[in-house]
Amino acid sequence: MSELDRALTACAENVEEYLDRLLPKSEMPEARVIDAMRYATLGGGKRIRPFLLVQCAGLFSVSESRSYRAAAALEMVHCYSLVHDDLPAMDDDDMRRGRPTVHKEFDDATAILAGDALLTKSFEVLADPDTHGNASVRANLCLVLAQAAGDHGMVGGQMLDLVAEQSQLDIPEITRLQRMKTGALIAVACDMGAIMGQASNAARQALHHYAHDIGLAFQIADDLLDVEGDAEEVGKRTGKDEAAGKATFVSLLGVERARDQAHLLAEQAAAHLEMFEEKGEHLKQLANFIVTRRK
Ligand code: GRG
Repeated sequence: MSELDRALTACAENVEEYLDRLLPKSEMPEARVIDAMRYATLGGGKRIRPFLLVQCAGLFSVSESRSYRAAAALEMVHCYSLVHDDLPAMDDDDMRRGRPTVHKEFDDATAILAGDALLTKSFEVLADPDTHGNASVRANLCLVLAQAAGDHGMVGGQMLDLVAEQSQLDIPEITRLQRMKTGALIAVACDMGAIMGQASNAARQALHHYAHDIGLAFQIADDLLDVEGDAEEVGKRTGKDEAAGKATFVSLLGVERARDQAHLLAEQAAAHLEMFEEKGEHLKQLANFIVTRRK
């Protein structure tokens, strides 16, 4: 196991523990929605966004007890997006993270409610003084996450994706769509870490550039997995883009050029971290992991 693998595994275990604590089981009559929230968040996922947040916060010596709360909050937003994306009205998927999707395990209405409750729970956690002692830092965390998750970010990108089913996008249009749909949440992970660490403008800017590049590299890697990946290994249905006739980086550039582009972005991303010296090592390694991952 590489040093990065060990760090990712330790992060995933911590995220699991914080999510478990922040989403306690209940005996109340509404327990079903909590069960669905736990099902959606626990026991799976690479936890890349939490890893980014905790690593970036670590550059500024933020305590892990705080950064993992924010990381769990961010993962809740990511999981909500997956639950809603899998619904019959959207991608209509039966399998996610190697097991039945939330609406298959529960039902559509419960999946909608679980997604809604995860989104709001995330902001409840961020606004709690346990997440940061400084109220303006907490407000800023809520602001940037709302901007990244909403109509200017992930939701807007998802809308563009649905609209694009009626048209063939070109590379600049796909880049904008993906920056919103996938890139915004990846970028905000780094920004939240910087905000928690009350980083200098220069440091925040460097992380912003890093996040920008890995966000796009992540999406190209996701497109490649959709074409080349094995559903069992990836943990979800593959070949979806081609079946839907969707233009992607891979369909427009071809496999080889898309892969080269992803690797170039990963190298470029790592180069933005020079100012952090060896403290940025895990983040540099993550850029490479993102483009070589098999799931
Ligand atoms: C429904 C509001 C709403 C948004 C949906 C993010 C998203 C927008 C949909 C997910 C569908 C998808 C395949 C997006 C492409 C990249 C992506 C976000 C993949 C899943 O993220 P990973 O690989 O998943 O980090 P794990 O399971 O490891 O957490």
